[in-house]
Amino acid sequence: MHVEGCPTWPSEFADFYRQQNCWRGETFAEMLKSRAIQYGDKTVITSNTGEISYAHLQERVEQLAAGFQQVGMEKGDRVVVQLPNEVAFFEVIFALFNIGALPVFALPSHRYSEVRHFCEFSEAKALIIPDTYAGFDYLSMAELVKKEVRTLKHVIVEGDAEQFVPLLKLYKDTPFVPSTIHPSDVAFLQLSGGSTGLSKLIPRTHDDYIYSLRRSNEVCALTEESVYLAVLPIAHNFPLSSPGVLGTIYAGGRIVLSSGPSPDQAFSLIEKERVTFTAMVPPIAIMWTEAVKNRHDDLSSLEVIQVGGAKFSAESAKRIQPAFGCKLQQVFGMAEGLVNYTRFDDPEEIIVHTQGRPMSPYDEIRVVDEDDQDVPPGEVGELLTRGPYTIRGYYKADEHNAKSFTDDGFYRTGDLVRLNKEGYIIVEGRDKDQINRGGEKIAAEEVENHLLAHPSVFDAAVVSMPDPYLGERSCAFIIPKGEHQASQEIRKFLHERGLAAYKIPDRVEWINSFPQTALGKVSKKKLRQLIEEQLSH
Ligand code: OOB
Repeated sequence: MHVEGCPTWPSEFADFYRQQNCWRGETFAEMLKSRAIQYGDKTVITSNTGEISYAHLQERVEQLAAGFQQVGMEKGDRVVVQLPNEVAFFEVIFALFNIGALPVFALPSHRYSEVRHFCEFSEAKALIIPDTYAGFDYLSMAELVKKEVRTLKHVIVEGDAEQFVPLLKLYKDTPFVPSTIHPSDVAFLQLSGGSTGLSKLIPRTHDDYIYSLRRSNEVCALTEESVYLAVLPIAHNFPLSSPGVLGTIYAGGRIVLSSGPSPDQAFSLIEKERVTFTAMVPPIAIMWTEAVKNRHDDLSSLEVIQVGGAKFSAESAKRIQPAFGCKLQQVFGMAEGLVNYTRFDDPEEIIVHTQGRPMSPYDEIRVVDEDDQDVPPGEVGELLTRGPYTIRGYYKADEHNAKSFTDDGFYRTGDLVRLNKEGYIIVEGRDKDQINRGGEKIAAEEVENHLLAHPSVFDAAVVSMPDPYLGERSCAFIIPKGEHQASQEIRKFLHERGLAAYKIPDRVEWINSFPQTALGKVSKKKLRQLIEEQLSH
């Protein structure tokens, strides 16, 4: 069944990707089932609540699939899943895959404003949350969301459910009715970092995503022996699939879940579980490189540290191998598809100074100028891409799709890059109205719209400012209506509107008017320069 509003590949491309054996007709439900048969009692996940084997996970998934069906969930239904790094995350998503329902992957850090949008926009039938996590009460948030989103029939809670449905009650011993799932069906919706307003939803199919796992596993040499430590929130594409936790399952390896990235949590897990592989964003890599100097954990099992999600500076990149005695792999990817990796046998120069090259020989990339003409080799331009696991359009976003994709199906990444002579990508900047706060993406317009709702705000423009640790932080320039408020009051206002904490501007600057471009638009470039100058004093 084709889910409405999900653009797909033209048939000549789909045929080609099948012919080339990229798309092999596998589905996620079959993938776990076959691994459960093959690996049986082998542990698939180790977490702070214990261990679960491949066979037991499959059993739990089938029980939950039955429970989901009993409450009326069906093929094609959307279900917003907002769970932290716990076994329940896997049970939930694979149960949904089995009945053909589509997880919509929210992050634990999302709040009312985002979760409501995901539920509303995807017309979700259910929302699945923890009771509390990292000090936040998800039940009160869900209560509000449920009142406002008409389609939302169920709120399912891992833990103390109060008025809602406890997840635990949905594991049933009666068999579930398997749905016929076509490998070219959309399997789930991922979130875009966004640049215009609210996050867009990204439809990924079984065929395309499983290909990205298989190819990632080949490039990253993931095997049954691999032990993958998840320190980033696993709903994000990087720890989910590059090769991440799903790649680990595909390979028959073992996942170790950490609830956070702190060296205290992670280093002891690496030692105890003999972790071989892990992935992080640059600020965590910087923190780990500092921390490792003063600690004596045995990290000798570690073979690879992947760093991606935001630009990793060459200075920091150089320190990884000497500090940890393991390989560094830079990863430049996007939830829309394309993932670039440095290769393990690349010279140090490449590993430290580039963000890798496309993982698939069928990834097509172009670097273009403002008129979509290819720039001369080595020059900076916008990266466009098309390929066997890069979407052809966002979910129900025709107007936006017309701008974000070329007529011949290339995705406009909004990243400014150049290629070195070996064809490796170096990320030089961004041509999208987004802030990359240590890997967490903030769409300026989304925050601006919230700011405009404040009675003292006449106009607002949100830009990035350099930060030694996060790479970038966010700064809101505001033209006041009359008296200007304390910056703290503005931040509190956004918090109360239920905006995720990472999107709340790190700094607020009051200004009388915005500098303009030649065309009379707000010049964000000049605003960035302004704040940069202020910071350097
Ligand atoms: C990953 O995915 P998203 O969807 O959160 O963000 C994608 C954007 C890219 O377009 C680029 O602007 C930025 O994040 N980015 C990087 C980068 N990796 C991602 N910018 C500079 N250097 C890098 N290494 O962030 C993502 C998805 C899969 C794997 C890895 C990262």
